[in-house]
Amino acid sequence: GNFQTDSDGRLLKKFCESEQQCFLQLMSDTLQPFVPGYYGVTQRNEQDYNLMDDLLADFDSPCIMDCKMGSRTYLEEELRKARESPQPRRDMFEKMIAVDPDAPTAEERIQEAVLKTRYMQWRETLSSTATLGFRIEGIKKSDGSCNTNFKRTKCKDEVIQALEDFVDNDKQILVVGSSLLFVHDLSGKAGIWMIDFGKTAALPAPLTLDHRTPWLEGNREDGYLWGLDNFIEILSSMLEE
Ligand code: 4IP
Ligand code: MN
Repeated sequence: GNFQTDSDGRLLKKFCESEQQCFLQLMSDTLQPFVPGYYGVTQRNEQDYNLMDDLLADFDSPCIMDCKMGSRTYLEEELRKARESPQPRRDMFEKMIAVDPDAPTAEERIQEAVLKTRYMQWRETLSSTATLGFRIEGIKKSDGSCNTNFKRTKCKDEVIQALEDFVDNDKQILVVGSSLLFVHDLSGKAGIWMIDFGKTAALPAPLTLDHRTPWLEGNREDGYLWGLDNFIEILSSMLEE
């Protein structure tokens, strides 16, 4: 797989250069407390890995939730590539029809393949990414059971139901793209971290982002803070119930 753990509570994640660059910057950034500690690159069986804190190491039978943040889940760069040299993907066509046989267009059906950006956009509109700026990717409960069946979890009520299930309806532990990783266990210990920086890169000066303005191709916005605003609003509404 993509991950291994070592004996001193560290996680080895398959090497990705953009993620390494991102970690190096984050270690001296104001966001540093909210990301796993980073310890450079290591090798196992000729494979390079980024070495980071295993966020689960201090938990006892944790419940884990991965939420992908932002209103866009692919790089603008990928749109440009898709136009210059389109590479229709059969695997993504298969993943698409497994969820919705009617999703592919007539042309995609003939090709039995879809472009990656098309697949990613379809995933965004099928889930809450497009409407709320984040989506639940997976939840693992303390008994070890996993649910990654959230591809169609789209409207607010469905999201709330999944979140209630994650916190076991316990309001005490209700805390608040890359993803946000939410972890809690029976002792009441809880934490949230920003993870997955494979598609995160510094914006060349003098460009700036507010992470809330809707994305239009070229403006580079990602809707991260818009999604976080919506997330916080949903969690607050759950506390009021
Ligand atoms: C996956 O689709 C995710 O979107 C991955 O994004 C993406 O990886 C995969 O693209 C794509 O197949 P499902 O979640 O629907 O299976 P992420 O890594 O952000 O979760 P990358 O990182 O490569 O865009 P491919 O090209 O790796 O298959
Ligand atoms: Mn990835």
